[in-house]
Amino acid sequence: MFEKIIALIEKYDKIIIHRHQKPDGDALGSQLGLLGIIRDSYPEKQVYAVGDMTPRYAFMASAPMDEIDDSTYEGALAIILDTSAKELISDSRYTMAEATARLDHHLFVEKIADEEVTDSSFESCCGLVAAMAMEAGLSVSAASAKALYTGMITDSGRFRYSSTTANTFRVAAFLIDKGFDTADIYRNLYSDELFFIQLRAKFVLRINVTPDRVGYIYTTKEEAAEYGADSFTLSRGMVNVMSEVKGIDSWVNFTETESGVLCEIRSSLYNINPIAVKYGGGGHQMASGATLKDREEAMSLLEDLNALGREGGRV
Ligand SMILES: [Mn+2]
Repeated sequence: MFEKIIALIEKYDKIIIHRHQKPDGDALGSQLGLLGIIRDSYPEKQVYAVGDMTPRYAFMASAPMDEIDDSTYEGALAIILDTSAKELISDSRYTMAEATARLDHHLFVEKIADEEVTDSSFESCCGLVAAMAMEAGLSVSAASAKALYTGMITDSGRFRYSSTTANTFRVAAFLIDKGFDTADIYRNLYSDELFFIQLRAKFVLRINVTPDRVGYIYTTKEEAAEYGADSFTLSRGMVNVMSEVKGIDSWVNFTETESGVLCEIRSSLYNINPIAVKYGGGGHQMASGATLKDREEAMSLLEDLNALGREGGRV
């Protein structure tokens, strides 16, 4: 399944690894895991990881992202991970590379790279990277395995989401065999600053529920400023205060920013992805996002979720 990407990795002596902006556990885990795997398997190659950083997941990285010159892209291979659309890639210089490859588990939006493996049956991009290492017999250190396992945990909601399959556990077992402390990962992921817990409490009190079993929270620019947290924390970090509420089947978190209304949509029953795509976004069947123009557009997206709730049609 991965022969063509492996052939590119073997061919190029310089490899630069990209992933999506505002990285989550899966984006960072797949990037750091693949970085380690290529370094350990091909010590003579120069390998770099580039992009912005999310404070919440900074614990995963033992060093800052690499700062590289444009000239580094000359004659290089750029690998893009965990990203479905060009505009979401952190550091657009991947286009300057001589060759490009992509590994992704999002629903297909567009072709980005010369060689691509996109497989939405995988719960995480980390799972895909690990499957590639398994297939090709690459060296996976305990540190690389830990990074990949972390992304599997975060993208599968601790192996709870419906995207979790038997293959998820086969790959997870392969990684755990490399020997690392799983408790250390959970400690970092699931204990929060008091500030964050209290912020979540404030969001819990602002949950609205429509008659069509859609939960939503709308945060204005003024409210966002008062919370004193970045927009990633307010949107992606808070959307799941509405999960696991009886009477809510789909939920959406709207956050006004300078560049539009961030919108994170989730569902425990329905495929909400087409709604995200309709508004220029994307993601997965039961977890997607989009950036909207204004409040009016946000309310029309909410109306689409209401309609989905009325029509039914579970995944
Ligand atoms: Mn992912």
